[in-house]
Amino acid sequence: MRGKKKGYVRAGLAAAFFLLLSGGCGMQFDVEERENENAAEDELIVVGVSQLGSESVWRTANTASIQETFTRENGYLLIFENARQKQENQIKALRSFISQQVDYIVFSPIEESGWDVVLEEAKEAEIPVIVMDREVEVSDPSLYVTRVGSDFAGEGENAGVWLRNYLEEQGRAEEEINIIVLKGTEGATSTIGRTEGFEKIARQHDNWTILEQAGADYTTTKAKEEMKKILSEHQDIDVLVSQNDDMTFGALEVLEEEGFTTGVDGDVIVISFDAVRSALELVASGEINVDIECNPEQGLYIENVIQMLENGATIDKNYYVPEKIFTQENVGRYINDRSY
Ligand code: GZL
Repeated sequence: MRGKKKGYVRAGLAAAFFLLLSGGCGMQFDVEERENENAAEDELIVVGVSQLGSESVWRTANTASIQETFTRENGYLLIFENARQKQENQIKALRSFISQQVDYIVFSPIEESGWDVVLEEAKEAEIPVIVMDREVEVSDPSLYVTRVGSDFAGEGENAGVWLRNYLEEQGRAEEEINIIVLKGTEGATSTIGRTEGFEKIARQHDNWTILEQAGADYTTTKAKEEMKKILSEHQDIDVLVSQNDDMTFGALEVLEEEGFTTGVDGDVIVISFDAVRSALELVASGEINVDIECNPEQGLYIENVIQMLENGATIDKNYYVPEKIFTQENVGRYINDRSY
């Protein structure tokens, strides 16, 4: 472990050396093994990761991607903290990483604002910060090295363009279209981007009406609550835009309970985001019309950035991860490769 940790490791070696002077050959083996272990330990890159929570299947996959990448075998010591959906827990985790003098800080900010002070402290401690998944809104962009994640506005626009094309194919381009949107966590980049991106396309269609945009925090439970409320006020719904699959699962359950059919040839066209396997199975069966992928497998991309930093390479301010759009026509080619 580099940085402050090196001091403790050296102290351990010194103690082992003195033990060697007083012991037999068995100690020699112990000291050598310990030296190798400490030497290997000494070279590990220490990465502190603050994950925002475990709210969705997507998030679980994102966490797995980090834990599978930053292993001792790969040369890393991972310190992983789950903030359980609270920004205050993330700030505490970042401060803990700073006091442990990790080599790098990686975090997925639950919301865009409120990070300036703690990121100033990381800069003061000369610890590079990599933002994962979502984005931060800071007064000084030098407070973080780069961000690795999705183009959320692009995802939202893709959803709008898909709907435009689908309605044209269905001969419904001029029809009055009523739309409901289930939004993710307030203030999260993914929510902001998907909302703005879809609205940009929707504004180009006078016959599209967004009846309601309800916040459901990316969870199935909240989506069920909100969908019930929406259906108590609106019965003439043509399209559901749900900003992640977990919320889609809840909405589909309520729509079915209320007698609506969904998806291909259904009453309600369903547009979802994330494209986790259990949702792709509903795309294949036709209950979801289209799933806009949000790629959670960001560990390797972040490791690549760290290796570039280790080698003094120039780093861009943002790296988008590759993503697809899944419909009944193409999902069969990809679903079996989906590990999450
Ligand atoms: C997107 C990520 C979102 C996912 C949700 O990168 O921030 O948060 O779409 C997750 O599933 O909760």
